[in-house]
Amino acid sequence: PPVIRREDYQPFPWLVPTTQLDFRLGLEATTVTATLQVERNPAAAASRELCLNGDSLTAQSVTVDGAPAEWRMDGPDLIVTLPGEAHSVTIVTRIDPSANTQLMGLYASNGMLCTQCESEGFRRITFFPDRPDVLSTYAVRMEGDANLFPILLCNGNRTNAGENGDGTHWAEWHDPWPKPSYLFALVAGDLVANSKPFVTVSGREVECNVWVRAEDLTRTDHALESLHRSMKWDEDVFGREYDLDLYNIVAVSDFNMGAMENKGLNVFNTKYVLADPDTATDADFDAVEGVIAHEYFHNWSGNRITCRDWFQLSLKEGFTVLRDQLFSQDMRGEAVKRIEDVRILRAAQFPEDSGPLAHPIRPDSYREISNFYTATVYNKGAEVIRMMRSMVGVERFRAGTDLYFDRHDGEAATCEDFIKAIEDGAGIDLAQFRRWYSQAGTPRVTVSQAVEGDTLKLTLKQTVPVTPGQPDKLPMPIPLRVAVHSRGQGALGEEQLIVLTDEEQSFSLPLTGPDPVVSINRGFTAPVVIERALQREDLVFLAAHDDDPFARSEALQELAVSHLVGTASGSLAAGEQAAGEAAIIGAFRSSLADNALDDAMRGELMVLPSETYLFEVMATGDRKADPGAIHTAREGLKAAIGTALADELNALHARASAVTLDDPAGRGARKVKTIALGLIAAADPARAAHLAAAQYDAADNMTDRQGALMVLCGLDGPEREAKLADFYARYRDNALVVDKWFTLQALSLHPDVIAHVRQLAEHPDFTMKNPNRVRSLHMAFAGNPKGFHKADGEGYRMVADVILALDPINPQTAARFVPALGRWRRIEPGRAALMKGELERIMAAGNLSRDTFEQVSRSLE
Ligand code: HT7
Ligand code: ZN
Repeated sequence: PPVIRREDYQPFPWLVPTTQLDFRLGLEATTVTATLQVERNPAAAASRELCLNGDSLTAQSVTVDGAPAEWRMDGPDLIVTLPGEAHSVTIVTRIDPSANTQLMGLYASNGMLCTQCESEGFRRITFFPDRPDVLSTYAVRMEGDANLFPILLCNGNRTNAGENGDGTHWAEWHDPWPKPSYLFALVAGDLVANSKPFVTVSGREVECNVWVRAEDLTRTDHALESLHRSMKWDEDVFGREYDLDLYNIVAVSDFNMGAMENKGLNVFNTKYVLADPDTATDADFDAVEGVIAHEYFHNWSGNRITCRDWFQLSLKEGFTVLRDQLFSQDMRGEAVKRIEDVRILRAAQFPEDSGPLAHPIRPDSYREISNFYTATVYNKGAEVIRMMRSMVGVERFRAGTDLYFDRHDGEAATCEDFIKAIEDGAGIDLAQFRRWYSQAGTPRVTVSQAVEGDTLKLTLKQTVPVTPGQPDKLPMPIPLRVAVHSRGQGALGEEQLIVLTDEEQSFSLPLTGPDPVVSINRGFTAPVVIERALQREDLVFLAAHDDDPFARSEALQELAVSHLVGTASGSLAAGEQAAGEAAIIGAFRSSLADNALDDAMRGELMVLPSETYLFEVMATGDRKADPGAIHTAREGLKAAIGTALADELNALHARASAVTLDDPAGRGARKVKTIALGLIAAADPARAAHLAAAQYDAADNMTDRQGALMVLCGLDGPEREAKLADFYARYRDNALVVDKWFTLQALSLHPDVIAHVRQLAEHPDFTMKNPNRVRSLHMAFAGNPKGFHKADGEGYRMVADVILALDPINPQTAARFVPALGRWRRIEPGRAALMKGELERIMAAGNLSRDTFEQVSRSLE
């Protein structure tokens, strides 16, 4: 497959001011008639040819201005010869949605028809300039069987509808806002809506609907309320008002990602719409709110201002992730949300940035754009914009985003346009900062300190690691919020923002008293790795006393990371092992006893670093990560904490079990309850099994029930089998909860997890055709460090088999499994050879999709 390069961008030679689409809908045969009004683009090099992208399409007819056209195929694309300045081009195609297992373009899901066009799905519906910089106004007519498809939805507003008298009916839709083809959407099915109008800041009433199957209607209130909260927040915080009279959300059960921001007609994975306390956990509720917000915020950051080309993806995704993170911080509390977001960044993006698939947030080239919907483009992209916000402050940042929205409204813009608008609007020079857009790799900042009179000299040194295709790196501006505390006096220093711009730079900071302890990268102002040799008692001090809650949790993480990596690599000096363990236990004890903490924050302080993140830290320099040793060390620490703090943890579990409130306190209690249970299980499995079974039986909500079952899944014994059977029997008709049942078993700490996953893959409810189900079993297993990294390579073999079996069905989802194997270079040699061997086996199988081929070949380079 050819490589597409950012530097090769050329504007499209034709403009398409209007597009008329006519759909004759059928599950097995849909006929599409597309009429494009085209005119020469004065800003592009002239061409007599109009190249329309296609993917697996055959044109039934092509006419220009009503007469047969001169046309030919160029691979999958259709080339029409156009003699004049402006023409009307009409093309008829026929497609089979029921055969579309890739779930891109028009496909059938659970008896309904729906679309997914980002990034290049529209070309599977009709021939079209399927690129984000060709904006067109769409008018759509849909017609189909009134019984099968009583509801017909499209972008914009419904302008007309009627019955044909032969059992079919039709609807016409018009979207007044010009849009790229990737934002087109259509849905036809038997759906019902939960509706509630929203009145915008200027007093316009917007009809908001959440469309689902009738049996799911009772689980839609949270989604609808989340939409209203998002609409209000975007008015208040970013000054953005909604611009249509209708906002439709449709839930579908077969979907490759989380959701899609199509103009006025969002299509959602059911997972991010449906929620009630019996079937969804507190975390599921948060995820629904976050994804609803994310798609809504795209209406401005993505739809009103879209991307010039797919290299600019972070323009809309990074910015929109930042907007949804800030929204969730405002809804749920800043500190806990920030800790969660950083945990995700470290678990998903840091490994990407240090592996064979590392790329800048604005990539330079790709073969298959679907492979670039990554944690780097999304989450690191959000961090990069967050740094701009930290440097200029909230008000000036708002001035910058106001200018961006004003200046580029209605355009297909670039990341450079965004940076320039922030520069002009916020009044900051971002010349050097632009390197964050072009350089991949997570910078490492080494910290050293020296007392000089009444100041502390802080010396920082940055290195940006070598990444594929980028051997030489330049220093980047790294904003860091810092404070110098005094351990001796127990005094807390003032916070200030410093910006490291050079490779090495010193800063003079005021001292607060003796034994200075630097609290650095507070709030995680920069997505970097901080390297410093802090004394254990300094970390314990920060963990107990830092006034920045993020820094407090960070100190505990640092304590645990250095202890666990030291234990796993066998590098701890005699006595260090016990001292490190004691310090961590002491810090946990303080958190458990600290009445000033709420349970939500206490829970965060009780989460140990993930094994994936520990691999990252262990694989530094020439040292490789040893998954077996990391797992043993981490489980050992859990057991030590569980043993030393048995009384406190049992008391916490009992206290939290008595809380039945449906408010933030209740949520916090549910969170710490299961965390406590997990630690008790590591120390005393029999007691934990008993407590977990009781928690399961007493549960009146999914958070408690799932938490109890998660702990039981890792243990042997009759409770495990009984509760798993009960859970399945109770929820067998609810696909999203059956997904949980698969996931709990695939993620479990049980020694036979591989055998369990093999059996579950044969379960009558398992299918490779539904991405949620594939993720619930196989993706969960690929994220289970114990099972996946089994020393004999059986876990790797199983994941490689999944990739090979899934690739012909759904290449996008298949390719998403590759990075797990692609990390082989950072793993100890025995396992690395096995992982690499599986990648080679996939490659040798041949006939791979573009998606999987690109990921596997880059992982082997
Ligand atoms: N912008 C949306 C991306 C998306 C997508 C991309 C590739 C294939 C399928 C997809 N479904 C949705 C989602 C978002 O970031 O909001
Ligand atoms: Zn998005």
